[in-house]
Amino acid sequence: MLPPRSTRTRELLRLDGLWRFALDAADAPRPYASTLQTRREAPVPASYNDIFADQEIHDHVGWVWYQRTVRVPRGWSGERVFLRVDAATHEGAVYVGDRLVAQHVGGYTPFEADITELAIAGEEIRVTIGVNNELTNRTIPPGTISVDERGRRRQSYRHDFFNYAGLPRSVWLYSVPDVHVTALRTRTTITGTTGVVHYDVEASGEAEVRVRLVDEDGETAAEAGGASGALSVPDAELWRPGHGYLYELQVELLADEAVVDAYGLPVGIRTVEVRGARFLINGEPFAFRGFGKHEDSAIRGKGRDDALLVHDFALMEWVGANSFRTAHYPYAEETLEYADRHGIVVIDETAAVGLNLGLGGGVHGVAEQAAFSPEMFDEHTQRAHAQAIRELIDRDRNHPSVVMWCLMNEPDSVEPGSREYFAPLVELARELDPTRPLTFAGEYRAHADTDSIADLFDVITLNRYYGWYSDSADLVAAERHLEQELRAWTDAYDKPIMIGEYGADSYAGLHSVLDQPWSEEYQQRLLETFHRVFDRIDAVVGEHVWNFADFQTSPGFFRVDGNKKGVFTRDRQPKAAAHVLRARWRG
Ligand code: BDP
Repeated sequence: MLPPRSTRTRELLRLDGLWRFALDAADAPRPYASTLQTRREAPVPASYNDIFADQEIHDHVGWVWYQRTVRVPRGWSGERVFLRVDAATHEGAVYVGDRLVAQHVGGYTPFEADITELAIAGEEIRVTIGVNNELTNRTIPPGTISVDERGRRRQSYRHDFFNYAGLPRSVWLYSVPDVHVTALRTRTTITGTTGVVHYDVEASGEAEVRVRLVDEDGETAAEAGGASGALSVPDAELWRPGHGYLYELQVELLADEAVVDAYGLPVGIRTVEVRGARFLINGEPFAFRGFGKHEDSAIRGKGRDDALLVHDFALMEWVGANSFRTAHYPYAEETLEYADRHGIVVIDETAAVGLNLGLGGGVHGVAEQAAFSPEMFDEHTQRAHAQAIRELIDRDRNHPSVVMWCLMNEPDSVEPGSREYFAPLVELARELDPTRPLTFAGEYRAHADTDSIADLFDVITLNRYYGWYSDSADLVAAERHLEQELRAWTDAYDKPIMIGEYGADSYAGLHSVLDQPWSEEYQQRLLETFHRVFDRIDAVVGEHVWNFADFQTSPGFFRVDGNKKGVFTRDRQPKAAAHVLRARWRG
């Protein structure tokens, strides 16, 4: 699905701001049929959970309703009108007036509806969006709903980050001409110093296609005609880490020589390849330095925010990071566009976190039953997972910053059923995008000799917590065990090893000269311990610390106001560990 843009032939309105807001109530069966009976207003974009000082809203399980009116611009008469929701976590139902126009499951990818018949230019429409936050064994990520003794529905899940919900990204109303571009796929290759942009345009009707590649100075670098083809750029300026050079692919649809639709897409010319134990960008070995992140901040939850976006990237630059993983779901498209423009490398992950009964947000246990079974994760889960992969690749395939797909985080990859579950998903991802390497982030129980799916992937990503969840307070043992394990992987596979997560919680302000878990110094020393091992093992091509910043988790005794593995606090102040990283990555 193409990001909405304003062009010569298209206009758009961002419907951000305050919407009427209400929890679903049994005595209001059709909340969309009239003005929502509520005095509450909720901001869009934002998760709703922390906005109100209200436990019931914070803990709500089920539907909530957002509503506002919008006047369709007078000038849109004769155009097609679309309503697009960038994210509704985890299920959305969109009504215009009392008509259902779109439904979508999957909390981190966009969906839209053609509402032309209902959107009369110059008139007001009532837009109501129902959002449901329920997670079950048939959703990605999975979860379980139970009913407590007071009859309240409770949601539990197998990941530690809080299940923020609502409309965390923008809602758009936009116009397109009757015949318009509906899809645009690009991939780039490099031969010598010539960059080639291969493109593929789909349109809603018959039209001639003309494309032009324009450089950052506005000069035409190449031109072509036809719905698919290749544009060659001699002496191309490449997109590379730290240098987000972008051309613009300008697509025009013509009928009788006249332009009927125009759309522009930023394109970075670069290649990605795995060769032996190396990860190559433009043929050069690349070493990932950075973080697993979250979309998370106080009050807004997962709500998108430009100030936070720019600030997080500024801190990543300050600390010397060149990359991050979108743990544990696809991030807002604005984040990827920013990464494209600034040359930051992204590992793009689906929301498949928690397909594992032996793990719960880092707490280890032995699974009592098989994860991949009709009672747990079955073909319905797998279908939802396949859809999550399709929507991720469809949305993000044109971003040069995205160099690898991460199909899931810490699944059970040990039990025999896992191969049967994951192999078809790997095949699907390869079919959809043969140009990018694939990985998954593996958990601690899956070692070189117990994992049953690593061979299906290009890069071995390991999340490792030696010195924290095991060998706690014993960094000598942690160093030995980490090295033993990594050597076992390099003996078994000639593939790059990416450390997808490593780190320790630390409570900002807690200090100790001893190896005291939760102190800022222990977090520093644990990172240094890992770094010594990485530097001894050639196949380690990357280090992503868990986490960029402290983040909110599901309530419980196990975390004190959230996960504190941040190198920055939740309000983005550096802990001591940030200086260790800055010295290593910038020094
Ligand atoms: C890993 C998970 C991550 C958790 C982390 C932790 O991938 O989502 O936040 O552990 O426990 O298992 O801090």
